[in-house]
Amino acid sequence: MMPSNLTPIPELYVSYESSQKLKVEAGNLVSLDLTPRQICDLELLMNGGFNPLKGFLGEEDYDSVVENMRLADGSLWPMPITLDVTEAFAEKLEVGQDIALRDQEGVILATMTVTDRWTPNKSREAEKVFGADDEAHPAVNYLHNQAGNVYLGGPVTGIQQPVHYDFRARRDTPNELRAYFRKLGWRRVVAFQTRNPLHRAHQELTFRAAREAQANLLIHPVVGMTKPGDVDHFTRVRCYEAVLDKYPAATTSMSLLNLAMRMAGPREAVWHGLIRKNHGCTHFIVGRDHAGPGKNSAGEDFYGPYDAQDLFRAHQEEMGIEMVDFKHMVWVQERAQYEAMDEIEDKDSVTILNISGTELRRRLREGLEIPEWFSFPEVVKELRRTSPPRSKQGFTVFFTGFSGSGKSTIANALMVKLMEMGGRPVTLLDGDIVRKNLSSELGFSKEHRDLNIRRIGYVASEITKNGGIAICAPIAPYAATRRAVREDVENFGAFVEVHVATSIEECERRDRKGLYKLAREGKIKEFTGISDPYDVPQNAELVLETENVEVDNCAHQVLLKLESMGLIAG
Ligand code: PPS
Repeated sequence: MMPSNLTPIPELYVSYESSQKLKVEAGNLVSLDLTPRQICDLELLMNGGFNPLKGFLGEEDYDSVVENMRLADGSLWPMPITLDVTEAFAEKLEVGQDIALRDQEGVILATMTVTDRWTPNKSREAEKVFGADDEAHPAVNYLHNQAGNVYLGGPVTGIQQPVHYDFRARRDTPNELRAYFRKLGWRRVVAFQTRNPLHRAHQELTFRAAREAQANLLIHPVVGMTKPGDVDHFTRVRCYEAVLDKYPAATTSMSLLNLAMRMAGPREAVWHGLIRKNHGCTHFIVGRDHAGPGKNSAGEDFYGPYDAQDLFRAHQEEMGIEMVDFKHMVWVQERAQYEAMDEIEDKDSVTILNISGTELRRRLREGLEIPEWFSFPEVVKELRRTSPPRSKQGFTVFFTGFSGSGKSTIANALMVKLMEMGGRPVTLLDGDIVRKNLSSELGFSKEHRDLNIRRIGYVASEITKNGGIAICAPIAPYAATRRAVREDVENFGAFVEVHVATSIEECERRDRKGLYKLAREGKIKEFTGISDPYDVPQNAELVLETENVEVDNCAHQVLLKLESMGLIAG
């Protein structure tokens, strides 16, 4: 008889013929454009990855999952899979109504019959599911700041899978993986969940785990949504492909999982186990601090280091998937090999080496050596390509100050000096240039100024993302808008705010464009510093005093700052 992990599991899709008909009918339904996280959830609902769920949770199941980690019928299920919407959207609906669920391009992926609509107690959800109502936890932050305030629940009818254009051959539904294992005769399969690049220690520990369980190995990385700040999945998959070649032939396979992680530690480990069981795996590796969210707002860990293992172990029999302990592998220099830390008997007489994730990131950032005992050259090469040292990354210098403070002149001098140094393309987004080319229809109301600065921020962040240097020189009078631009840019590189602190009296005395005179006469309205506010920067990286200082010297001070931040090589 075929083992139960290899027989097909239920999916929520209708047949191809029915789906074509349903798609046409669904065009007339009220429709919801799903968020990226909801699309990940829907994909795993439809393909059976979240079996036994038949749709987004209704209120009774939700309450039961939050309180007891179980659906209302008693089945183990630790994570609330909910469809959050805005109050305005929820008000348009009647209970019992069908809605169409669309991806971000508007393609209809599924329909859902809305059986439940309720306003959840988000603080209770945070406390019970994530362990604390603390926004330092990424999923709690999502819950309070991104998720809608109303939840809809009901069964889902699948029309089509979300489309992925990347790594198509590496993506498998649970039933595709089950069929694959069946074909290869893999009866026992250990799954390894990861959201990080794999290095030699991971390769050693995963291979060892599979050998000990007398099983084959499935590297099953998450490519849906992981922890903010993680290495992007494109880079990671290229790294995984390189590592895959290091395993003995025919022992190991890799498949990508489009899961949106919640970083919920112990509950997440149980959830991951159920998902892997659905994908035909018999064993699952759980390590120290599995799916840990980092520190809470008091600087402490959200969960104990072994909480995830304990919770998993307590439920493994019921789940039907066995936990495999994650060994802490270290490099023993004298023997030139990896060994499990807890199995080394001569710890005092050998040299034990390890590089932490933080140390690895520092070495990448600063372009320092990463030894071959730590990682594979192909992996290091990929990581260096996406995380070049700071002196090769893009960045933005953002000048702010009154009209006539000298921003443009200093920005120009800085641009020329950076171009003289070479290496990266430099773009100057001067206030006047932007207003001519990007923002020609805008005036000087608060709304228009904000729009203008956000446009500058968008262009600067794109330049920064692509490895260039953006120099911006608008007045940018509002602190909140400057902060928003900083956040946009810092997703991709450094943001260096330079306050050109020439006083309003001096700017008015210079009045190089004659605008202050017109502003005083009331001929120009809402003039910054005269009849419109300027929030003085509180946390600028650099403050430039321009009175009695040469432009050349001001530009030089910026260069020194950039050098001290590691952005230009000394
Ligand atoms: S903002 O607030 O950042 O959007 O302003 P910015 O795009 O930098 O544009 C400022 C230039 O526009 C001219 N100008 C005014 N400035 C301030 N307030 C009012 N009402 C105004 N009207 C026209 C002024 O010449 C600014 O140029 P700079 O280069 O700053 O001297």
